[in-house]
Amino acid sequence: MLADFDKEGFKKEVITNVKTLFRKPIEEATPQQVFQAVSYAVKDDIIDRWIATHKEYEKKNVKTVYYLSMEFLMGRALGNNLINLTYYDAVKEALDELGFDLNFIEDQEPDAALGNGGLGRLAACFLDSLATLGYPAYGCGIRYKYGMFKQGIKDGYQVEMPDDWLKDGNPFEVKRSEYAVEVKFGGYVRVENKNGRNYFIQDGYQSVRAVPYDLPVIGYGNNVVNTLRIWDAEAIQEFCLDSFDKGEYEKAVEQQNLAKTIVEVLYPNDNHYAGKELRLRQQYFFISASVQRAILKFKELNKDIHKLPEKVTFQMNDTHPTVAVAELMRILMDEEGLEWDDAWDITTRTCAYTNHTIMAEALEKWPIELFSRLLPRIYQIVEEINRRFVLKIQEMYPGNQDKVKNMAVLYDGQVKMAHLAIAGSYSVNGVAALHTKILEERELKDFYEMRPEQFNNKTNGITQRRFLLHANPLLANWITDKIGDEWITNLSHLKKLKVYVNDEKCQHEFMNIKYQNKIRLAKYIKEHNNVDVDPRSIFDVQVKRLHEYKRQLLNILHVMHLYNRLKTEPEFDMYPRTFIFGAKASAGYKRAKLIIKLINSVADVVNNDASIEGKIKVVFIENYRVSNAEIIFAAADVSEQISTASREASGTGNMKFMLNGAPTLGTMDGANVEIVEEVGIENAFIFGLSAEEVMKYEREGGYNPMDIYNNNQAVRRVLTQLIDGTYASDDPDRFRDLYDSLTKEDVYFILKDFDSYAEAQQKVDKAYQDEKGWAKMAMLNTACAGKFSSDRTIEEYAKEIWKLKKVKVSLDK
Ligand code: RUG
Repeated sequence: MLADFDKEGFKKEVITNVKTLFRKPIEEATPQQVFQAVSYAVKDDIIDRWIATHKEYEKKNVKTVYYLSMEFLMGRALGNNLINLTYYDAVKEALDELGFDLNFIEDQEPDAALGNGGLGRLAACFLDSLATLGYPAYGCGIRYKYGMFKQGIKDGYQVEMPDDWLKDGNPFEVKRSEYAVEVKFGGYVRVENKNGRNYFIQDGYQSVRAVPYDLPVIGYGNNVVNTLRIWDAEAIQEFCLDSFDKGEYEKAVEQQNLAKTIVEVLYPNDNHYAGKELRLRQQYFFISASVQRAILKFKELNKDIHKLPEKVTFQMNDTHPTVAVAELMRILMDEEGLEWDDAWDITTRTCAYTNHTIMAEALEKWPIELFSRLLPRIYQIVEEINRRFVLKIQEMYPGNQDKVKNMAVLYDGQVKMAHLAIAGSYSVNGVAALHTKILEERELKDFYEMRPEQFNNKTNGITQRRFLLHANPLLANWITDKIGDEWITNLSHLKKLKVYVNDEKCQHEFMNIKYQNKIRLAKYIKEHNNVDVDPRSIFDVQVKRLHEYKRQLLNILHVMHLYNRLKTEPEFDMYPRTFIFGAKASAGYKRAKLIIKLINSVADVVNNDASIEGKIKVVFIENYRVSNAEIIFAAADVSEQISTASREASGTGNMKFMLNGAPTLGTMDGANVEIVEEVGIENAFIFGLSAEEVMKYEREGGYNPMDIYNNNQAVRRVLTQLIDGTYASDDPDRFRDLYDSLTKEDVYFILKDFDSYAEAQQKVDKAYQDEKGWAKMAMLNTACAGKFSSDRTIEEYAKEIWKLKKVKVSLDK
């Protein structure tokens, strides 16, 4: 596949790029400038494929999926693009010859952090798989000026800093001004009757110009380049001297401000909605722009709008983009002139919805007052959708008010976006088997009963190209040596590794790779945290967003417990362990931020206590993000997936650890259940209440944590240490909120699961000391990870929901 890479030409282009972009010879270029020059050279290689792909799509007039998502957590592009072009090694060599190290050049690129966590990263993995499998797709999102904030740690506390990711420009993007569209907000709706038909006209509105920027999404070794289209906002009316004269200056300023604020920043909330007016504006902004553009494109190739469902699916990633249902109705009726029934039939065969959580605080609901003021025409349409939907419910369940209450789109003065999505979609899917089951049996039970055929499961996945081939080259090469390279595009091939798991030489090689990756991470930790960690210790890792349900608090309480044992039980010993955390907390989430402080405070005490002889080290990795995640997953021995059962819809970090040979220490939650199914329960460390048990307690009003406090000395001890100054000598009350939350309600069952977690941790300690046994377990985790490729997930979406056809692209030279 490397045949078409012209190394000498590439080198020349890099040199020329430095000259034309920065007016310097390459010897004087900064690393950032070299990164830019290299990226532009790579982009040149991408462009022909990009054009060829879209020509092919148009020629075949293929069905396309529009993946609508407020978040795309892409990470860095350069390395991934080179991997998927299959040029990585060749470019590395070319740069070596120019005197540059590709890894160092890659490090100059800021992460494209247009997402919070799992949901946004899933969208990015899906784009990679769609292109690799040759499915026609657009990702549609927002070109936030500031992505996910950069996290600093100061005195143990999280501080947030703006992520100015575009400050040096983005070499891979292409601005497409020719595809700009107008998006309207506010005003009022006027009805005009022409020839016996009512026309709804929005007047007195403010508007912005939505301008798309396209980013290439490269398929692995197949010439396919799809598009991630992210929308920027510009003022429709620029300042002009005229405005002063006409008294329109204020209007021009307003429009400038509106445009600027809409795309200013990503809301940093994960699994929690902020309910801010600006957020709703962002949602409508990118949805209206994306849907308008999709319809215009459809009409270039198709005459009959009724054919839309045959050519387009809008996949709504969570409740965030679900205003798409009403926007599509508006376009079909107000612009295409269809009647309601016709428009509704098309809409409900074009839209599909993915649910990513059962947690009420994440399912968006908008006050009607706000919604109708900001989107008056859209609100009228939602009202009518609701009216008809409620009639349908009443028809099916006469006299049953509970059903209306549970399912209506408008209720209690609110617009319920999940209900709008379900009413307007032909498919509703959960993201892991357990999650979908809980949706069907509990959270969305009434909807499921009404239309069971609408529901389906699509267990999440991750791309092995980024999280193994790029992130862990040592292991990737070893696997390829053993079983060939088909796993890169068909991860189920990994199961061929099973024949090696008892082979001592292979075990040794596998564990040596892990060790090398641990050295790499230890170096990163030394450089970034100035903490020395021993790569021979067990690397026990919990990296993910900080959220109470994910229970980083359980992990750190257990560390405190181990430390107590080392200090007070002379006969107690343990294998050296490095507890590694990485997590951002939403800026306004006080308790989550306090947990970060606690982790750092425990680290301060434990890491500096020579008496425990380095048996425990605690490290909090600052600014956890996609680029350092790649280093972390490769180096992990143990994968902490310890959410309260039923709360983590799927998890995807769990899959990345597994792929890189780290057994799961976790609850039977989300996709952990399927991981255990694949690898066998003997190759994981499972503990805690089941989802059923948790939900039973919840139905019965919870449990009394004081029972545990009173009867469990180890628990009482660590709880007391939260308020006696052990970890806060300057302010013993600092962690009182955590103490109160655990002793009063413990809604996340941390104390309830504590003993069982500690027991599982002991099993890890013991198992790790059996070198061969551990190597086998680690290898089996990698060998059984095939199911968790996002290629498998996308094949299921494409066949069962989107009905897409694969396209082959060849480059005519
Ligand atoms: O919390 C869920 C994860 O369990 C899941 O793996 C991921 C992708 O499906 O989505 C996460 N999520 C859910 N992020 N935000 C939400 C709710 O808005």
